[in-house]
Amino acid sequence: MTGDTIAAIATPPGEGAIAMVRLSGPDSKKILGRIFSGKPSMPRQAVFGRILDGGEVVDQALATWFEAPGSFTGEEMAEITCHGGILLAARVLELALRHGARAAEPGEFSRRAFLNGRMDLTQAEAVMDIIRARTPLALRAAALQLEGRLGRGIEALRDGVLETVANLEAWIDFPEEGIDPASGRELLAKISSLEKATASLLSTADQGRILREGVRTAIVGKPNAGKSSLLNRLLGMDRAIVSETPGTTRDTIEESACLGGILFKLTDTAGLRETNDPVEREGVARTGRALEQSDLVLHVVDATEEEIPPPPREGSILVLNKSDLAPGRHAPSGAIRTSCLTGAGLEELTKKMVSSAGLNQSAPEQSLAAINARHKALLETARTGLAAAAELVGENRPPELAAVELRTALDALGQIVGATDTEDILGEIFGRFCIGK
Ligand SMILES: Nc1nc2c(ncn2[C@@H]2O[C@H](COP(=O)(O)OP(=O)(O)OP(=O)(O)O)[C@@H](O)[C@H]2O)c(=O)[nH]1
Ligand SMILES: [Mg+2]
Repeated sequence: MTGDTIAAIATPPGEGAIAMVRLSGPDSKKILGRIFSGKPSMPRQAVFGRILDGGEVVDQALATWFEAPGSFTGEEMAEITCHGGILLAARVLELALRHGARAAEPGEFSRRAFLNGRMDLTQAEAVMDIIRARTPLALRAAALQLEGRLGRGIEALRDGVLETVANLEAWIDFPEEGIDPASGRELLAKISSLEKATASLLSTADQGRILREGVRTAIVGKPNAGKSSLLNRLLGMDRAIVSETPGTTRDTIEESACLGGILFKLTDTAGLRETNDPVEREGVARTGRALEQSDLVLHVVDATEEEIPPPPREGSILVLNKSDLAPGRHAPSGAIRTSCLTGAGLEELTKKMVSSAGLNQSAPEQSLAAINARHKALLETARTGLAAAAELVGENRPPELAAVELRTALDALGQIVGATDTEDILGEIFGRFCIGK
C-alpha cells in the first residue's frame, strides 16, 4: 500500500542478549535475502542463518518472514533477531538500508498497521500505552484497549448516532409530514441515552490520566511538620533533606512511587508560612501551584501542635505526624496518625491514598476505560453536539438543525477511532511513538 520498505531497530539501545531489526514493505523478503544466509521458505517461521556483509560474516541470527497481510503492519515483513549490543544492531540496520530499505520514522510501523486496517486508532495508541506503562494496572488497562474495548464502545456510539441521523434525514426528505409526536419522543430518548453514554465515558478521563501519568499528590503543611520525612518514607529512600530547622525545603521536589499498584507523583513542598526571605517566598508560591495542580493533597500536621490548621484544600487527607511524640493525641475522624520516625500509620495512609485514587482494582475490566486527552476533547465535542440535538428535537425545531449537530458528534466520534481521519491527526499521534514501533 505504501510502496517503500522501511527498517528500524525495534529494541532499546544498550547491551542485551538479543536485539531486533524489523523491515516492513514489499521488498522485505528480497532485502532479507541479500543480507541473511538463511532461506525462509514458510512465513512466520524463524530460520537460523548468518548476517553477511558481502563475504564477511557479521553475526549469527534468526530471521522470520511474514507474508502480507498476515503481519503486524499488514504488509510483507521481516524480523531479524541478532545478538544484542550497541554496535551490532546498528550494523544490521545499516546493511538493510544499503540494500534498499529506508529508515523508518517514529511510529511508522504502527501507522502502517492502522492504514492497512489492522487496528483502529485507539488500539494504536494502546500499543504506546503498553510500552510506557509504569504500573501493573496501567498495563492492564492498555492491554484491554489494545483488545479493542474502547474502540468497540466508540463504534457502538457511532452506530447509534448514525441511526438517529438517518431517522432525521427521512423527515427532512418529507418535510410536509413533520416529525410526529410519538417518533419525536422516541428520537429524543435515543439521543439522550447516547449523550448519557458519552458523558459516562468522559467521566473516566481523570482515571485515564491517573493511570498513565500517576496521581499528582502534593505534600503540604507548616514548616517542620515532617513533609520531607513523609516523602522519604513513601519513596523508601532518603530523597529530600530532613532537618530540625524549619524552612529546610525551599523548592518543590517531585518523585514517583508505585503504591498499592498505583503510580503517585509525589511533590514535597516548602512549608507554608509568612516570610520575608525572597527564596522562601518563591518556595511558598510554588507550594501554591503544586496545590492547584494536584489530584490529592496530604496535609501534614505536627501532632504536638495545639491546634490543627484548616486544610489547604477541600478533600485533603489530614496526616497527624510525629504521633510518637503525642501518644494520647486524639485524631479527628478521617485523619491518619503517622510517625515517620517509627513507621507507624504509614501503611494505613498508603491504603487511604490508593482508595482515594478511585480506581477499582478488583474489577479493572469494568472500570478502566483509560481514555486519553485526545479522546476526551473529541468526546466533549460529541457530547455538546448530542446535547444541542436533544434540545432542538425537544423544542420541535426543523430536523435539519438537529441533523447538523448530530453530524458534528458523529465526526468527533469517528476521529477517535480514526474512521474520519486527517493527515495531521495521524502525524500528531504516531510522531510520539518510538522508532521501530
Ligand atoms: N519524633 C518525630 N520526629 C519527626 C517525625 N517526622 C519528622 N520528624 C523530625 O522533624 C524534623 C522536621 O522534619 P522534616 O521532614 O524536615 O520537616 P518538613 O515538614 O519537611 O520541614 P520544612 O522542609 O522545613 O518545611 C526533623 O528533625 C525530623 O527528623 C516523626 O514522625 N516523629
Ligand atoms: Mg521539608
